[in-house]
Amino acid sequence: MSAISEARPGGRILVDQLVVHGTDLVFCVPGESYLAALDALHDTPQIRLIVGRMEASAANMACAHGQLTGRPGIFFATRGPGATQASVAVHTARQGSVPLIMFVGQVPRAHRDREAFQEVDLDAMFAPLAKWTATIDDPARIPEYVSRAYRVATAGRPGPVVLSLPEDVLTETAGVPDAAPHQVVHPTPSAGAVARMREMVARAERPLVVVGGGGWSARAAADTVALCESWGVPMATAFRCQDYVDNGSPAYCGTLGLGIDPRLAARVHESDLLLVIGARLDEPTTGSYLTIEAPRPRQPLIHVHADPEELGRVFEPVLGICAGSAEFVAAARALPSPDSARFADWTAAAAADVRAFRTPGDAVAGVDLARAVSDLCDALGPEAIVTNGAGNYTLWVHRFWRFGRFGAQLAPVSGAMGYGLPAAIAAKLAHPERPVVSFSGDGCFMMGCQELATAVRHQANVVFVVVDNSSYGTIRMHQQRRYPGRPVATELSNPDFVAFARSFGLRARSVTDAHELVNAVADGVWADHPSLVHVPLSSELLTPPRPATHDGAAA
Ligand SMILES: Cc1ncc(C[n+]2csc(CCOP(=O)(O)OP(=O)(O)O)c2C)c(N)n1
Repeated sequence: MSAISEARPGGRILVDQLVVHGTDLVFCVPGESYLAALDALHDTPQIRLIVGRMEASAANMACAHGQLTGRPGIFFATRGPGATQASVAVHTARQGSVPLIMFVGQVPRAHRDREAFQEVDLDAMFAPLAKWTATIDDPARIPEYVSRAYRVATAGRPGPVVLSLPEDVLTETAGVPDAAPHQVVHPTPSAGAVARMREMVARAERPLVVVGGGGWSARAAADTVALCESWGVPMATAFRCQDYVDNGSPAYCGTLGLGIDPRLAARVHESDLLLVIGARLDEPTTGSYLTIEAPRPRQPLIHVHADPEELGRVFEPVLGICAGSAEFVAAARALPSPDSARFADWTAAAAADVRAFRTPGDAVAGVDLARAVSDLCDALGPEAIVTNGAGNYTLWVHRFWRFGRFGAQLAPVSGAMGYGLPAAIAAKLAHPERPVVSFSGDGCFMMGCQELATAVRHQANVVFVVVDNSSYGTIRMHQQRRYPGRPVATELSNPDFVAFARSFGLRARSVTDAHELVNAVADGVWADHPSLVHVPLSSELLTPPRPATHDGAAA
């Protein structure tokens, strides 16, 4: 690394900036367009380089790393073919408010705009997906661009940045000093705004807190639980943010999003004040903008967000507060508690509902997934990291797993299939000391399964659970509802998953009941090799049973 200005090739300057900004893990699929950056990584032992087998999955690993650590995940891809494959992770990072920086090798400057070999106008292509995208045209400006990339990726609402690197910019030398390490700025709320929020809560009868969004932290999690317990208000999590608060808290009342407990949806309707901290209020969280009505919710909305552009973007807050979540909650905790007895029945009833919702019901034939997920959660404890992609199998995971700490769930807010498997590899690389379990449907699994080779190569000893109903079950469910008796394009022919996994060098087995599933996973998480557990599931069993609503109607 250089603090002075001796001439260095662009690739070296670039990699030195990654070190300056604290990056120690980089994901890539190599390409000839950025050989000079790869060559610099060859001489940079501070950075561990993980080579993936397909850009979508490898970029998903970088996204998961960003989601788990709060620091930008870093991914290198080659021009057109690599960048187009990787674009799904940019979208997932955008919807999930995850810091991600993708560096893309680009055609040399002299060939630009000729539709040269593999050329794509990357700035135009990523404009609607990324938070910021740019092409670096001068090696002397690499420190400036990279520094801005780290700042943009982590500031306000975190998100993805795409920087394109013309091949000759990486080989040309420049004498330029390194940038200073970036700092993340967290806005603090004004005292007046926090006091007004407290007043509104104190006057409410059925307040509800909803937490979510980017930039969350263990401190935000602990303070939110302490605040909601001392004020006596119920707290719910936004879609796929279930690990933002301790699900064992007496103030925890469940999670909004797909597969929501209908009794929780009813409570959102009944609430007379919404205090939303950090969440953007996306479509799944708001029940397609009906459980929380857009643009004007039926109840007053206090919206706290670190990015002022998110306040009033979709929903009209009565009180908008621009602040980091942790900063807001810390400020709120400094105020005297309102009369918590006022909300006691409301909060106790909401907490009782979630306890009932996550209790497995009557056993089902074959593998009882509800029982298995619930027992596995007990067996592995709060340190376990659980990942998934998209599909109906996630409904069991989200409903029956009880998260006890922040940084335990990696799931795509974007609903992208193929995320869970690479995300689990990234989690295990970041935390080899913690159990990591990836849940995939058979459809989801096949969108990332080539990375089993990456898990073996880098000793990411994950347990990959494949819930196999031989179909794209979610879509079949929608077909049954909208076009009954006319299933199409949803039946799947699968490989022998056990033999497939073994061919990569994993240990693998198929299970026939919940007990076997729990044991297989509990053994596998501590093994010195990755493993796969195949879970055959009837294709008739498309969702966990839905409970009745408060008035007894079937939901
Ligand atoms: C990348 C991507 N492609 C397509 C979809 C649409 N989609 C959502 S769920 C689903 C089926 C998932 O199948 P599987 O993983 O087997 O889980 P299941 O629903 O059967 O439990 C599909 C095709 C998507 N969300 N993401």
